[in-house]
Amino acid sequence: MISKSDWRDLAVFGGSPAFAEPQHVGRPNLGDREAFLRRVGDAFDRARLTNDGPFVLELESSLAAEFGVRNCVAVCNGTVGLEIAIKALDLRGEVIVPSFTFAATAHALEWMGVTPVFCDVEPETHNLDPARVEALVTARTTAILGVHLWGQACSPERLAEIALRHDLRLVYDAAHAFACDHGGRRIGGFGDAEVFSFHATKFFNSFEGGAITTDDDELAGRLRLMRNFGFAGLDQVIEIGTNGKMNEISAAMALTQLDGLGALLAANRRTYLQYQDRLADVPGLRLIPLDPTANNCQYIVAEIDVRPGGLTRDAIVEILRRENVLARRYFCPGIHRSAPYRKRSHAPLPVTERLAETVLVLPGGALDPTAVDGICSLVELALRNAEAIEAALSGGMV
Ligand code: T4K
Repeated sequence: MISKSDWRDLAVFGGSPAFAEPQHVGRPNLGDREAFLRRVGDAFDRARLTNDGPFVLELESSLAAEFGVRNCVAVCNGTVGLEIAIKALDLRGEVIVPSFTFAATAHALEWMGVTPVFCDVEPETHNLDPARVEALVTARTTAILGVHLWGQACSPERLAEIALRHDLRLVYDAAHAFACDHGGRRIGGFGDAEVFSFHATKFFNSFEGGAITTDDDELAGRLRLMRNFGFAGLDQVIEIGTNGKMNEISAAMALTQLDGLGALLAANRRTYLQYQDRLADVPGLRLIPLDPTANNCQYIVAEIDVRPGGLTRDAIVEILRRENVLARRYFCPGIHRSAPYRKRSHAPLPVTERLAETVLVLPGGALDPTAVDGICSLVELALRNAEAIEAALSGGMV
């Protein structure tokens, strides 16, 4: 049994937390402060703050080149990007979507008057399971909305085949997949359109922001119109649109991040490989394997074994929280169980249900290797001493 002296510094046994400063999932990548501030200065000097300013235009062409796509339409955030894509593609009726995702994926559909039909995911990748998609296609289905969860491509070939067979649109929520590849191709050019998020917590951030990418020029034209209230000229409104524009300060941040992309990727990949190495032999935990040559490694995702006498995922989250390690339960519960959707009937989602109870996301990104080592030690100690930890958490003696 673990002795109290092993843990004397830990909050779980009444000591001080292992980390003085919180270790977050989602700590933003900040990039080069001076380069960013210089760009902010330029925006001030020009007094051009938004509405297709020079930074936004530069960002769009740089990102189109980066993703290898014909069109990149910058937007104010990923959620509005999804909504505009849904509208521009004229999606109606039902759209097949995973429930194991951030709320925004389903909400964007519902917000646009389209019913999300939740489909289960694959146990290995946590991505939409193509084998289950087809069974959910009805006469009302207009599209499949896949999510490249944790930066892993969501079966582009198999979903494209199903979409073609049933005359459906294929759209991707690529919020996690900046600078990720599939089959030697950069994510951004799959399906009819892909939607990125540049939220502060994402691998690539512009404070708030996002982009829609597509090889379809006509669709890109509609996306641009809808992003700007449907204005085709100074006073000519030819579409119903919204305000989805990115501002110049966000674009300045994104351009600065783009300058430092190689360093950001290297830092993330180093952190992921360190976790992989440190947690390889820890019983009761499986790290989701990522290919560091094709993934931005922004998310360090583990699955905790549910077994008698083992520690639950929620107990681990609680211990880590007391030690100032703010791990996250992405995505718990599955969105189909949240208030807006839970009264509806859904296909069985056994993998989603299990993952919602077992997935643990650990702090990643440009972390100090000593911090990664400390986090791994905590996780390992907890899992190897499940009984003592359960007792301590429930107020019992060790
Ligand atoms: N699709 C998918 C698959 C997504 O994951 C998301 C967003 C979207 C669509 C929608 O894209 P956007 O419309 O957001 O562009 C966070 C983010 O708010 C959300 O953008 C993201 N997914 C989701 C996975 O994570 P929360 O509720 O976890 O955020 P929050 O505020 O708890 O932040 C997480 C941690 O990051 C905190 O512990 C503190 C730290 N943090 C956060 C911010 C904002 C910082 O250190 N600094 C910061 O500025 O949702």
